[in-house]
Amino acid sequence: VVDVVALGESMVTFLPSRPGRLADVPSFERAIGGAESNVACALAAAGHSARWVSRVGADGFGDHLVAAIASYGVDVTSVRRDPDRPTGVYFRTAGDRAGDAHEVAYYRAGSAASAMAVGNVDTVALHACRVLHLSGITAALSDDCLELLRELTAPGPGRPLVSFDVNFRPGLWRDADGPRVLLELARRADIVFVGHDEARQAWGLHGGRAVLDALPEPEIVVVKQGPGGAIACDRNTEGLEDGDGTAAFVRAPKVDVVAHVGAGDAFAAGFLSATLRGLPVRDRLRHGHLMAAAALTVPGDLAAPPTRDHADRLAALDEEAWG
Ligand code: KDG
Repeated sequence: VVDVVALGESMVTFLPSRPGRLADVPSFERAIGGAESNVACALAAAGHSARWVSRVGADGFGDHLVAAIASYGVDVTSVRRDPDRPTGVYFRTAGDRAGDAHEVAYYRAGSAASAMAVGNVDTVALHACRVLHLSGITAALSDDCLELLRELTAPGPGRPLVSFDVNFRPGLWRDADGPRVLLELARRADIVFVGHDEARQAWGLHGGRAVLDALPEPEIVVVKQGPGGAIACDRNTEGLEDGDGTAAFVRAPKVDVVAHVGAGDAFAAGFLSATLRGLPVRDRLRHGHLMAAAALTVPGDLAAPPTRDHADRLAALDEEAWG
């Protein structure tokens, strides 16, 4: 039984050589992306056993993805190759400054991963873990993928702890059903991660309290509040210090942001790492922020994530050092 299994589509990502519109950028550099494998990579770097379950094409981009993710120490033996469908890719642009609007151009319709279904993924591996990490991106890829998520989040004996990052990607949803489906899946999970901006955009919910109220079932709900910090509510833990006594808030350290991409995944990895280690909720939030800070300060999805020792030392710094 491994600590964490992450299921989802990963893609070869092309990062722009300079800021500008997609139409104007002359060249791109190859990197890797994929929300769920990002989480697996950061958890492996933090010393956990992590496995990535997915499908990729039987092509060179598939070879590269599998090798790159394995190089972080992630077990990729459950990744299946599809001779008939390609590996998905996507291109990003960048603005002149970190927070500027950017474009994302996906070439993933009909990809190998979009054909993931109950019958063609390693379901044994998906149950042999302490935490199964899923995200709302998968739900948007195809009807089969959505069915797979429904199956994996169905209550039942032997189900691992299900972690679900809402990851609302409006550009991926073919119809207006996305928000409703994401709420349904989030309510079936044990640990939910959601950004305050996506909760507003998808569900019209304003503020952390409204999100906690809309998700009464999950044991743990984490609401990321951008550069300000994040709140977490662990319904199994008594006596948390902040707010009205049921949710803890931890500020994020101030960093010079290079790109936001991957920060949410890194946050989830840090929080899950500390959860697996049985740390209190405030420390889980701190580890989330530390992993996110590492991802925020590089252009691609994945920094060299901090090792567990390094993260422990940073987490132990007093509040003054934190923003
Ligand atoms: O969280 C980062 C991801 O958004 C990126 O790697 C691409 O997985 C991706 C997606 O589907 O948007």
